[in-house]
Amino acid sequence: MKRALISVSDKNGIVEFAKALIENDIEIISTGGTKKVLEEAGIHTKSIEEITGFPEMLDGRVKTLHPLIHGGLLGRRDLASHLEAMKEHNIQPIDYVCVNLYPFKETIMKADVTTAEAIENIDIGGPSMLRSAAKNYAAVTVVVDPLDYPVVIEEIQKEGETTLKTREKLAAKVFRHTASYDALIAGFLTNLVGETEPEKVTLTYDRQQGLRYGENSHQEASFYKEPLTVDFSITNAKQIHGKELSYNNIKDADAAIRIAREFSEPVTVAVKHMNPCGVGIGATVFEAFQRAYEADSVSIFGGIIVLNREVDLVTAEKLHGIFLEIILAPSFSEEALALLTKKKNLRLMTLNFDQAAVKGKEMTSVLGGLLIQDQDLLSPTETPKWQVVTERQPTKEELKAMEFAWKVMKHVKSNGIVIANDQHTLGIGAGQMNRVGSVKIALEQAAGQLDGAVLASDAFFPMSDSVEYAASQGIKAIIQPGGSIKDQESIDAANESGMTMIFTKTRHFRH
Ligand code: 93A
Repeated sequence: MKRALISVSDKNGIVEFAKALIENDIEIISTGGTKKVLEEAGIHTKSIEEITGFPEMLDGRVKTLHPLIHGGLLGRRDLASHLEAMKEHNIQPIDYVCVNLYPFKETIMKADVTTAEAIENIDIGGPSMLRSAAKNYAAVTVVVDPLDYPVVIEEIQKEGETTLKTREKLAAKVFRHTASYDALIAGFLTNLVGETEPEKVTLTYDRQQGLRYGENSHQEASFYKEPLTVDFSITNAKQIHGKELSYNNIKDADAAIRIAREFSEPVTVAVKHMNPCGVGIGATVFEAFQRAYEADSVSIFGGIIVLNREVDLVTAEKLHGIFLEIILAPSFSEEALALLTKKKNLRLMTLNFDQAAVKGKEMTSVLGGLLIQDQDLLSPTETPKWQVVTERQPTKEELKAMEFAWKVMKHVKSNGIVIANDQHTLGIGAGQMNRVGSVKIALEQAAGQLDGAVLASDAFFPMSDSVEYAASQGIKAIIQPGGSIKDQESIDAANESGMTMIFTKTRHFRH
């Protein structure tokens, strides 16, 4: 008679699974809590003690760690010496293992978790059984995921046993599962002892969803999520309407959220291809949207819009008139939702904007590797003191505009130039290989609206050409890090045209 060992923390679906095994003449061995649930459902099982002669002990820390269990899992059925040893020590083979682990992740995600509670939820015996069974997948079927119960039962019903291919797949899944389970434990303990440097050494991600394709339709892609993030990020946004999210949507929404995060007042951010095309602030979300729209009413077409206040009907009416990929906001009023959901494909997403932005690391991949760094979370008040380097001091309005432009500029791909007044962006130059190129693009976009406009640059001007060009077009104020050996030439050019210029002493490359 074939034997199955069942030991599960998540008892969903276990009664049906066990019943089906018994119907196929498979005998069941189970651990205490599992046994109780199965017996209550009228399913008779053998206890571990009946197999090992040892009771579960040490508060359950030792239940299944015994040669009569692990011998039954690991012994090869195709090797005479193994079969002899098993016979000699009275080890009966175990053919099926169904185990899922103590809920370590759920435990450490609880707000009031104690270290002792977390430690107690480190499963030792479960992963050991899973790994033993998975190693011996030539003979043993191992199930860690309740979603796999049906396929196992189906195959047993059809063929009397599972196929080797299925056993192999299930074994691979087990090792993926125990690897990420261990990575979580490693991360928890690393944090506990206060080591931050290697915190990402044990990277582990949950597959959030498969994507239809990647950046282009011939590229396969998926979206993974850090298992413990509860912070303010795209991974925690909820889609409430519209077409499935695409790879590019996720990247763009992430970029837009990062910009919105800079502002506490009502803001609207429009992003295209990872760069902002219009950002506006106002007394209301409607005003902020109007300003972001007017900033560049061409590029917003097909854009990703993030608003940090509830979308009301008046704003929705405006949004409805434009072709957009995504609208993301903390919430939508009932009427706004009724209107916007008329567009079948338009993706609507909500995100709790009150959550703290956790100062976690950000990552980017290179072929064959990963780069990990702190996020660029500096706010104007955290930087070294801004220094006016020109004869003319900035006006109050110019200072406000500079602060606004600086917050947006941080998120523009380098070489990044933002021209703005104190309400919205006017022109953005992004991703050019020389700085004066970005300056020209931004100024061309802003042409005709330069009254009171300021220019922000993500890095210093290597030469005075950008300042001279900006002055010739009517820019009266510049904010930039400074730090070039030719700074004095830029300062002189600014002074000659009566400009004011601030050095922030902090660079904000974004590549
Ligand atoms: O404490 S353990 O690490 N020691 C063990 O020997 C052991 N054997 C199974 N945890 C152990 N288990 C785990 O118990 C399983 O992984 C499963 O999650 C849980 C099921 O216990 P019960 O059947 O009593 O609810």
